[in-house]
Amino acid sequence: MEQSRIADSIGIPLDRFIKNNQEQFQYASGELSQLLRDIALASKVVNREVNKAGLIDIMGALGSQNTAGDNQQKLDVLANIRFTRALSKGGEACALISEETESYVDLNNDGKYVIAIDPLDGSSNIDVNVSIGTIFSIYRRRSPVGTVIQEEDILQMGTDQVAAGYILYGSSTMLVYTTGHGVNGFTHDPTLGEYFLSHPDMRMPDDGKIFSINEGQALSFAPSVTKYVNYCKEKGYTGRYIGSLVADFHRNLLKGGIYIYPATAKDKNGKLRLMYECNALAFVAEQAGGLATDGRNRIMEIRPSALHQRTPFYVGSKEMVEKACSFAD
Ligand code: AHM
Ligand code: MG
Repeated sequence: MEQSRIADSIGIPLDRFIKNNQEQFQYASGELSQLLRDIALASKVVNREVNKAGLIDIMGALGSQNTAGDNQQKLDVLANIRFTRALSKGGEACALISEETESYVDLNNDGKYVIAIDPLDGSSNIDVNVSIGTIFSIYRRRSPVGTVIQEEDILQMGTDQVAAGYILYGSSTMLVYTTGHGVNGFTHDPTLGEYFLSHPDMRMPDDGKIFSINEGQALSFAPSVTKYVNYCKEKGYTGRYIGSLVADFHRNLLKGGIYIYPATAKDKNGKLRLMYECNALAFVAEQAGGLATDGRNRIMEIRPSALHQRTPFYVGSKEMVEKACSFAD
């Protein structure tokens, strides 16, 4: 977007912004815009529930586990229901891939889009009042509309994303997204119940001084990761790790930094999921001038072979990610 147009747009509501920029999208039929609005609406409902979480008894482990074996919190389940409902009612999506369901979910067979979502990420932070987030990717389906969903619709690469973003439920609630034309951030005004453009054309600083990694796992890091962490310490960088991917990513996007979740003894392929955690943030990072790799390869060029596939994840400021990858064994 041109600089003057960006300046003019600060403060405009999300709906208006989406409408104004609809022509940037090559299939400009309005359906992608509607999908983004559906996601924004569901996020407002989730935001309300996240905000109420300390007030009513909807917290704590449900006792069930999700497909990846993590403890599933009640709010994860609620968020999944909210997003699934919004997307199925909207009619634009034919299938939904979610962290909370083992297989993909069929939505409207006439829908042209496939959504991958982590409805509420940062599950260990839900019941301690620490920032959490929603992460989403949007793909065009490949099979003809009205036919049965195929594997080629579901297992698409990050480079196939037509839009992606996240919602951060933090000290304020923000929705940040890209359709491949830069990154824009919107802050939720709770009194008006609307998102307003607050961070136009977000750019990630090329370099930074913040590194985010769970050092509790340091004894099982590969030598390359240990070397990079030591490099950060020798340089006097600041360690910041919230343990909520969206929150750690968002801070690094604004301030410059790197987030790493490497392979560890516990998680041999890393912990994070390619399809609904890494690809979306990789797209946002790249659109903001940053990088995302698995330590060697570009995240968005990894061909997924399973819905819940995990990958090591290095994301953040371009020069920091390049430096970290230069230590690869
Ligand atoms: P989740 O999907 O169960 O919430 O797990 C993903 C989260 C990320 O938000 C966060 O960066 C990471 O797991 C933290 O993991 P760890 O506690 O192993 O450092
Ligand atoms: Mg998650």
